[in-house]
Amino acid sequence: MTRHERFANTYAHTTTKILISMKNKIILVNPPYQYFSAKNQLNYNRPPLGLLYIAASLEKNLKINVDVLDAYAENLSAAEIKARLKNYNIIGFSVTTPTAETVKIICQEIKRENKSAFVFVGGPHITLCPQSLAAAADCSIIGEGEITICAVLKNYLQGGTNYNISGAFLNINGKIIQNRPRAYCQNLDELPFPDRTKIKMNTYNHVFNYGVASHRFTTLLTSRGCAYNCHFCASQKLWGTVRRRSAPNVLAEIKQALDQGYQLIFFDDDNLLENRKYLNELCRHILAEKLKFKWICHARIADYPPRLLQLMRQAGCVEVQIGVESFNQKALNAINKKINVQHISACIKNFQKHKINVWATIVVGLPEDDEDSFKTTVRKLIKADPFYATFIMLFPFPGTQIYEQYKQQHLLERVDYAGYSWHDAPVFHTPKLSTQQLNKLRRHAYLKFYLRPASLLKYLFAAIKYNMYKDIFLNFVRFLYFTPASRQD
Ligand code: B12
Ligand code: SF4
Repeated sequence: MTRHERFANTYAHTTTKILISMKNKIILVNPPYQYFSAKNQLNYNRPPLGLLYIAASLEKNLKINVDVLDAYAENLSAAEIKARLKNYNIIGFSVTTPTAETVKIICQEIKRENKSAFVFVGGPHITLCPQSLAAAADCSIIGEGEITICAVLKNYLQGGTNYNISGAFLNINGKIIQNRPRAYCQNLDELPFPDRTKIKMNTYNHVFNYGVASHRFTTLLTSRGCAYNCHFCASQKLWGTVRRRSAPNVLAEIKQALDQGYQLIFFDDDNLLENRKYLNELCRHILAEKLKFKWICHARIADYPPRLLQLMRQAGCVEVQIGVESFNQKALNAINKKINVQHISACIKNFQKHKINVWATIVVGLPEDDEDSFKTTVRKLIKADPFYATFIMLFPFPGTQIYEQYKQQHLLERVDYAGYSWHDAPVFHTPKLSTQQLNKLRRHAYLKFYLRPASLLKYLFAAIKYNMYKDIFLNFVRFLYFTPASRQD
């Protein structure tokens, strides 16, 4: 009887010693969008931080070796992934909504070819839709995975008799055992740092390297959760309330990352600027300890005091990414964005005055937008002149309020999101705009924003300054010409 069959049968087997044999090889996989072909269209990538946290927790708590495969960053197809998984029998996948179908098929194939393999899944899609892969995998981890996966794998490796593990759905011979959710980790300082040695440093890059060596880019979280609840975002469902790590704990991780050779860090918190006192403290520590690196973070539109922006710049901040979403107040109100359009331009200028570049994102397909209001947004954005902008098609993800709203209004064209990627055609229309119009508007926005002499000059200077001709040129071409939906109108 295999270990998996033992796990799947309810006979008592108590051993306290964890059975790690040469036969048990564990790997965690960040999957690609599409089953047959890889389809990662951008030439910048951020590391799969969730998997690096999981790997570090397993190694610390169970003293086992874990490998990580970032098939998304490496652009691997399912066949290539399966070849890379050949020697592993305990396999975990991180799942987002667009990758769920691919993971489902791969899980089923692994189980068909190797009945004794133990396959588990976790990630945002599993947290939002816990049933979705419950039958395809042996175990689905809901919510924060660090503690739950250690409990699951410890039980499995010991022979498997405990099915009462909070945060896990277990598939026992086709019967799904749904355990209650696990409480969020309240003291994030207790978690081991994500293990960045598990991935290939040269697979990750940001659009601009800001003068640091290429591929020395990583992400880091100082907190989990967001205080807001925008209707198109699942943050509160994924993370609950905001929890923050202590500044010394964050500093220790920064130092570790710098020792590993990283020079550009993206603080991927939902909003690092929310707690100004904390940010102030973090910046002062960075300066006091003379830590030399450049950094990026997410921010919201607000009236920030110049002293804070000065301090951020001194501490190495070079870019903030801001979800502007729209210059139409009605559209912003309809998604509960809680920002005032009057503040947008001033906020962008304020950052840039302090030599912090703004990367603004605009959403195409908000409920209250029509052609005129969207074009006005593009015009006003150009006037505000952020360094960079992306025009992202709204994506009504299951688990978000906008999904429920568009579903009720029969606006969803398809609910199967398999393989959906950044620049694909919209999966919906709005009361005011058809899918074709949405596509046209996105293309209009890109062309208007990027094909301006001022803009072209700006990127040419950046390309010279940061020695990034190839990357900048490639991104340009991808955005303007090779994005399939942009060409479908
Ligand atoms: C960085 C980032 C990216 C990066 C890289 C992501 C990556 N992992 O490779 C890039 C820019 C490439 C990206 C792309 C996209 N992203 Co993104 N991204 C993020 C962001 C901002 C941070 C991710 C992160 O590091 N989180 C921190 C870690 C600790 O959390 P985590 O990964 O969720 O992992 C924890 C648990 O989920 C769980 N877990 C996760 N994986 C696994 C696996 C196993 C086996 C187990 C046991 C547990 C487990 O345990 C982890 C530790 O507690 C999040 C927002 C957020 N705050 O999380 C959005 C987020 C993940 N992205 C999202 C989206 C929508 C996308 C895109 C679809 C955008 C698009 N329109 O194309 C693509 C999809 C890419 C893909 N491959 O599927 C959504 C996902 C929603 C959903 N329903 O799936 C999020 C949640 C944003 C949001 N608030 O809506 N993204
Ligand atoms: S979009 Fe940003 S501000 Fe809004 S809920 Fe999500 S993370 Fe928070």
